[in-house]
This record gives sequence, C-alpha cells and structure tokens, in this order.
Amino acid sequence: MRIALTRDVSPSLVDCQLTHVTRSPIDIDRARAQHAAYEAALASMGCRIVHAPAAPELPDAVFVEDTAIVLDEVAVITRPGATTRRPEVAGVAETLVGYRTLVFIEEPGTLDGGDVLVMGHRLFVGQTSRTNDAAIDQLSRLLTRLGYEVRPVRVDGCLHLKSAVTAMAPGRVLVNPRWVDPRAFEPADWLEVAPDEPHAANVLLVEDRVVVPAAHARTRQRLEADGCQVVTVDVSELAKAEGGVTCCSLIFST
Ligand code: CIR
Repeated sequence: MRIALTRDVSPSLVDCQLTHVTRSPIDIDRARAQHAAYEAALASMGCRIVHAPAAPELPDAVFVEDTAIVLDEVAVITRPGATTRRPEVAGVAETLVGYRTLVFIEEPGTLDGGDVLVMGHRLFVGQTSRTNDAAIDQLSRLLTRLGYEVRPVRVDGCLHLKSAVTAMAPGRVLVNPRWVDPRAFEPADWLEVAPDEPHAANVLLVEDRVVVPAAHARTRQRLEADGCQVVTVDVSELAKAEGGVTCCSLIFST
C-alpha cells in the first residue's frame, strides 16, 4: 500500500518562514481548500492519506517533506535548518514510528527534506541555507551501510534542491538550470522548465503520474510533450509560503 503522510494547514501559516519569496497575504481558508484538493488528487492516485497530528502553533507544519526522508529500510528524522521549524519533527516522528525504524540527524547538522532528491539508491543533497555539510556527513554515515550513495549538490538562488530539480520519470529530471547544474544528476537526462516559470521544477512523481501546480502551464505543456501523464493542482496559496507540491507530503510504501 502507498501512504501519503500529510498535515493540516496551520492557522499561523501567515507567519511562515520566507527566504526567496516576498510576503503577501495568505487566505487560510483557500490554502486549506487547496490542500484538501491536493490530498484528494493523491488519494485518486492510490495513496492512503495519513495525517500527522495537527500543530496549529507551528506555521510551516503543512510542509511535512522537510521533517523526514522515508526510505524502504528507515526513516531519517531531520533537524530543520530554520529553528522555528524544529518542533515540527516530533509529530511526524510519532506517526512514522508506526511504519519505519527511525534514525535522526543531530546537532550540529541541519537538514531539510526539501534538499534531498532520492533516485533509486542515490540521494542528491542540496547544500543550501537550510542544509549543512555536517548533516550531509551524518546522512552518508547512516545510509551508506544500507547501500545508498549520498551526493552533495551545489544550489544557488532558491530555497531547496527540490525547488530546482525533481524526478519527472525514472532516470529523468525536470530542472531549472539557473539554480542547479543538470549535469550533477547524470546519468539521468533532463528537461528544462519554461524559462518564465522558474519555480516550475518542483513536481511530484507518483508511480507514472506527475503532479504539477496549475500556475506552471508552459512547463506542463513541456512535460506532456515529453510523454508525461500530468495531474494539475492549484497550490497558489501554499506557494505564497514558499511551498510546492513535493513539500506537502511524505509518500512511501508499506
Ligand atoms: C519554509 O521556508 O521553510 C517554508 N515556508 C516553506 C517550506 C517548503 N518546503 C519544501 O519545499 N520542501
């Protein structure tokens, strides 16, 4: 069974962390409706939705991707780079312990799950303001013995590695080459986002379908021309909080 772990939109989302996005008013009811439609899209693709306990006092709690990396063998509980986000991990760990053995990133390491792109047994990890080399070393030590390879990747101009690149099909990535060098993912080949849609590289591959934000119509056309089956969701309010489609779920098999 495929599970999508999600968490409710907090009423405090308006106080979210922002790094590369200018603050603009967020309509919480609309954000909640968009989040519910996102969950419905995942359910229609065969995911069972499991909710981590709501955390209304934690503004960025909806962005569960940053709190853990769930692999077949273990779940790595992160230590988010933004101090305000560190309390988010407890509720996610409490939920994941029912499915996986937990291992932890520890001080001085900081790691956001949005910086980790898993492609088979290779993990690409973005070196960003949220993720430091101490955490990348820890991740490598935790996972090498399980047969994974951890590769650091330079990222420039955006929040997370997965703002700049995600998997759109096995062995193929969608990338904004202004933020990350596509050659870092070789032997994977790549498709570039439409140049006027810099944030469009964040798509969510579920089995053979690709979840794409409605705002990125020209990149959607590129994906379809490339043979992808696209599912569109409107996440405009979550985008104002610097979130995308990968960051609102942790998807894994049981
Ligand atoms: C933050 O700055 O941490 C949140 N406002 C947005 C996090 C988005 N996470 C992600 O893309 N993985």
